Amino acid sequence: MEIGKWSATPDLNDIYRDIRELGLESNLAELEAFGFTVVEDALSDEQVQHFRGRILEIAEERKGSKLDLENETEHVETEFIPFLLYKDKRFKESVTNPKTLALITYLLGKHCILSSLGCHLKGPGGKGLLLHSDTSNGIPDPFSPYSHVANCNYALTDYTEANGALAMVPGSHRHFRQPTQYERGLDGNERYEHVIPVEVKAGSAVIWHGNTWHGSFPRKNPGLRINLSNYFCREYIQPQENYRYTVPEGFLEPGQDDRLARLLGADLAYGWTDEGPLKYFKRREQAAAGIPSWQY
Ligand SMILES: O=C(O)CCC(=O)C(=O)O
Ligand SMILES: [Fe+2]
Repeated sequence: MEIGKWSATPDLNDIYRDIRELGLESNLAELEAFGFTVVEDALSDEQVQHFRGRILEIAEERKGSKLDLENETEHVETEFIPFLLYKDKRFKESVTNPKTLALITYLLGKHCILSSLGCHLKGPGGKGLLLHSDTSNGIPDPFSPYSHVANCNYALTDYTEANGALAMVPGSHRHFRQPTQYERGLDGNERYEHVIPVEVKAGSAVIWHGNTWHGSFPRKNPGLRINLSNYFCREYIQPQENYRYTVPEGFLEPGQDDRLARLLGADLAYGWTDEGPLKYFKRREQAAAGIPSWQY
């Protein structure tokens, strides 16, 4: 059917139209049904190599030691490498990727913001990252059917269970709660019965609803499992990383990065001081003038 300018779904009309044009309707159906989806080849091989190389350099500098992509044994378990966005101008390509951003926008609405951009850098050993929902940090049970937060994790190395793949519990976005301590395990006789590995090629993006239970399997082989985690939230949630007041001079290209500026909090309505809620009124005026919402 043709999507009209329906007054009952003013934002959703455009969002759905974008999803259809980008050929993502089956991803949207998977997100609705199972709480996660995979976009294959979301990144080119060149992008994968560039991002992986930069993350390794940044992580080595942070740790003060060398890392070995293929044969690592010293870096055990997962370490989170945070605040990557400004460390290489090209990381923004992952955030504004049209396909993944369209699905995130479906989950979180047009006013969503970037919460953090980091890497879960994983070496061999340990119990893995136990199952959890990202709907956390003060959001009480029962969770809502819509997402407050959503995740787009790019695989930068091939994912298999033994290599430390992302773990998912299909359909768990409808449990509307965190897993209990008996529902969190990934390994041995603590393994939760419904967990599955997301075995995908490097360059794939895994996108999930904030409620969905996920984690990542322990790596059983030498070497590193590398991801690029783009974590988003609705505008009323406190983002994990502070972008709003930290965007470096020259980072945003005039005329090209309007949506990115919004994702970094440029148009957040709250946090006013003496001038009062100006942005809120500006938004209302511009909406009344028919200007699409990520252009103001
Ligand atoms: O290490 C992983 O693959 C999972 C990370 C995770 O839980 C997340 O990005 O929310
Ligand atoms: Fe998570």
